[in-house]
Amino acid sequence: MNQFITFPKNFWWGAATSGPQSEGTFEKKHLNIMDYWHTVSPEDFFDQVGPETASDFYHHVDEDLEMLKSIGFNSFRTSIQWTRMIKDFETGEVDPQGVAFYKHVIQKCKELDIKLILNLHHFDLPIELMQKYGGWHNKKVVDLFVKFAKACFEEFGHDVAYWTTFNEPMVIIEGGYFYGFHYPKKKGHGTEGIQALYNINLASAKVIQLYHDMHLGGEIGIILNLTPAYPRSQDPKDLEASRFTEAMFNNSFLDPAIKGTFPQLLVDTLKKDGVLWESTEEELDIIRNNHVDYLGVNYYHPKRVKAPEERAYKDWMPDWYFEEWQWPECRMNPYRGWEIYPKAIYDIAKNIQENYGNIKWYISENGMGVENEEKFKDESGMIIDDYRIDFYKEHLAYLKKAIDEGANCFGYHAWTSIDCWSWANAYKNRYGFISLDLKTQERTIKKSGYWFKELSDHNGYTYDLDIEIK
Ligand code: BGP
Repeated sequence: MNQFITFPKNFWWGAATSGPQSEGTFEKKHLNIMDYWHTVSPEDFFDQVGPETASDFYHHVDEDLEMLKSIGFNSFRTSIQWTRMIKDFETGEVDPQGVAFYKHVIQKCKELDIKLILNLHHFDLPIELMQKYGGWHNKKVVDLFVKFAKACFEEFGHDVAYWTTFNEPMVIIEGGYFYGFHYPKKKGHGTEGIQALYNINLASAKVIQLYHDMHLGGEIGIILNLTPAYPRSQDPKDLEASRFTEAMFNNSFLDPAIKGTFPQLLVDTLKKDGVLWESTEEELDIIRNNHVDYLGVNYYHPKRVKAPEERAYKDWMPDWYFEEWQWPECRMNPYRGWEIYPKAIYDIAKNIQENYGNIKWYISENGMGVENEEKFKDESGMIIDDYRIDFYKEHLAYLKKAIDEGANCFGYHAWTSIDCWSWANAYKNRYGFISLDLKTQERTIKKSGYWFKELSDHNGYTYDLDIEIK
C-alpha cells in the first residue's frame, strides 16, 4: 500500500529532551535525585555512565538547535532544571548563571523560529529537598516548587509561549514509591505514593493558577504518559482490573488536569482501603478551578492487564487490583522490553476526543530505543535506522486516522532529538534522530533525521508498509 498521508496545516514537528538528560551537570550548584543516585550507586547505571557530561547541551546550544532546524524541527521541548535555575530553594532566589543559560536557549530558538515548550519538572527533584522533606509526599515541596515556577515565569514568561508543569508525573510515583526503579528505589510504598500523587496534582494546579494570574499571554499544559489498559478478556473480573488500572495510572492525572476532579473509582477504592490522600477543601478548590490549556501525551507502550491472582504486597499497593500479563500477539522492542502497539495512539486520541472535551493536545514523546546502534552504520558513518522510520510511520498513520475523525491533535514530537542520557539505562538504548559519540561528543544525523526533514517539509509522508492500519 502506497499512500501519501498529510497532516493539518501548521502541524508541530519536532522532538523532546529534558534538562537533566541532555545538559550535563556543568556549573550547576545543586544535584537532583538522579545526579545524586549516580554518585552513590554508579553500578545501577549501564556501563556506570552518569549525567555529568550527558550530551553536553550546556556547551552545544547553538550547534544543536541549528542541527535540529536542519532536520525540519519547527518546535522543540526541553526542561528547566530546578537545580540549575535556583540558588536557594527556600526563598526561590535564582542562580544568575542558570538564568543566563536558559535565556540563551530561548534566544536561539527564537532566532531559528523554533517554537519552544519549556517543562518545569522532569523527574529531577533536588536531592536536598528529598533529604530535608522526604520528597513529593510532603506538601512543603509543593510550595517550594511553586516558588521555582514563579521564578521561571518572571525570568522567561514574556519570551516563552508554551509551558508544561510536569513530565510523566505518574512515573515519579511508580519509580519512586511503587516499584523502585528511580532513586530512592522505594518499593511497595503505596500509601506514601498516593499522597505524592495528590501533592503533584496540587502542585500542577497551583502553578497553572499562578501562570494564568500572571497574564503572560502564553499557554500552560502538562505532559502525561498515557498507557491504555487493555483487559485480557471480557470476563467481568478482567474488565474490573482494566478499569482500575485506567483510573490509577492514567485518569489520576488526566482528570484533575482537564476536569479538576479525581476519578471516582480511584477515590472510592482508596477510601474503602483507608489510604486516601490528605487534602483540604481549599486545595481541592484549587485543583477544581485550574485546568491545563493543552495536553502533551507521551506514548510508548500499552498495559495488558488481568484480574490479580494473588496479593503480591502485604501493605496497600495498586497491584491489589490488577496484574500485568503478556499478550500472546505482542510485538516487543527487545532492547527496552516495551510492547510496540501503534493502534493505542488512535485509542488515546479517541478517549481525549470523547471523554475529555476534545481538548487540544499533541504527542509529546513517542520513540524507539535501540541498543548498540553502531552496528547499523553504513560506510559513511550514518546509522541506517529503518526500524525507527517504520516505527514512526506506523504510529503516525494511526494518529492521522484519529485526526481525520476529529481528534484535536496539533503536533507530533518524537523522543528524542539527539541521543541522550537516561535514568539507569544511561546511553544503552539510543532514541535520537542524531547519534552521539560519547567519547568525542560528535553528532551525526541518522537516516531517520533525514526522513524527518522530508516529513516536516511536506507535512506528510508516504505510508508504504505492508501492515494495514485498521
Ligand atoms: C520517558 C521519559 C523520558 C525518556 C523516555 C525513554 O518515560 O519521559 O525522559 O527517558 O521515557 O525511556 P528510557 O530512557 O527509560 O528508555
